[in-house]
Amino acid sequence: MHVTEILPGIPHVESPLFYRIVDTLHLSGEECRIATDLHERGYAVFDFPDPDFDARVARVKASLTPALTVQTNELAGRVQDAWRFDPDVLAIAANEQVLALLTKLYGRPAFPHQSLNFPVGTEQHLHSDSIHFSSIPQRFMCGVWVAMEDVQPGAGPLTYAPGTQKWPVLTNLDIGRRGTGAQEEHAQLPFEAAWDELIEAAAVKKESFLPRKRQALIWAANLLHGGGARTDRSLTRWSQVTHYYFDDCIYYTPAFSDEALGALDMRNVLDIRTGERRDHRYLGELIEGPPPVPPNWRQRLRLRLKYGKLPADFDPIAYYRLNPDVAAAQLDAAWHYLRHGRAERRRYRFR
Ligand SMILES: O=C(O)CCC(=O)C(=O)O
Ligand SMILES: [Fe+2]
Repeated sequence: MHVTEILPGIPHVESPLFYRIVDTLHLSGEECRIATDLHERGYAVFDFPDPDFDARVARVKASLTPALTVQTNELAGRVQDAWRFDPDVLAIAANEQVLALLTKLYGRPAFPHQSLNFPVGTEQHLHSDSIHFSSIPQRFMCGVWVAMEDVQPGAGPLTYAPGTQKWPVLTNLDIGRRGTGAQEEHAQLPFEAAWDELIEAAAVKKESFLPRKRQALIWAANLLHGGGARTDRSLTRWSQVTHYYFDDCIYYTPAFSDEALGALDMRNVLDIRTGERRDHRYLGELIEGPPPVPPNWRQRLRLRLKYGKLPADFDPIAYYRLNPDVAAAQLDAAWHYLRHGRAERRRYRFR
């Protein structure tokens, strides 16, 4: 049996057999360096392979700034899944070279499933993404963070605790909490005390990522990371994070699941490249996922009966651009317009 086939349920870069596997993957020197960093430290830095990167960044900033500007003219917040209406965000998320690299490193085809664009530091508490989006088998998930400008220390850089990806993935059961039925509260909040204590007990030193524009960082599913303090709030920190999943998994949110009870909060996972829903699979077998997010055709029909037809010139792309709150909330443009937008006299086309 080939060494890559012994533990197919563990990503190559996360495998206890990593050093045996890596020599068989036909990696370039640079790919091997990235694989080894990811295995040993839980992150790897590389230059984002896109000749049009600077032009894309300029357009993304211009396109998202209106959605991210608050009253005082200050940049704030984040846009989730801007790939739905912004072709440059999509191109960065769907970069073929990055996908090919991840596919090699994990031993399964990678696909992008969520994008986040940040104008400033997030100051997000240290966390493992494994609470938010995980897979069965676990660890078939990673984040790629790319700098859309040089990052200064005061801007609240991305921070991380090297090596922590090797720790067991904490579950609700570990922290004595039921995931099902837990609603309102922030998914990761109940875990934060445990992560902080573990970091302190292991005396792990946190590091900050101070990249130049176009440098990127891959993090492993269970690497503890967050946003550092914004000590100079005048500084921006434009960046994009794309989260990737891999084929042949169940995709779910552990924070709201109780695995031992078979209660999985399965996710509606879209492949950013196609906008289509991805199947959940267990050892190759199709597993029924959650019902699709509204609207399905039945709901559309009901909406149409109740609220009437969409205007003939309705442009969903324009609707997202003109109503970034709808895009940020991940709502279907047509559904939102019929249900709320028309009554609110929202614009749906450029004039
Ligand atoms: O950019 C940051 O500060 C953290 C982002 C993050 O944690 C994530 O996207 O998973
Ligand atoms: Fe995260």
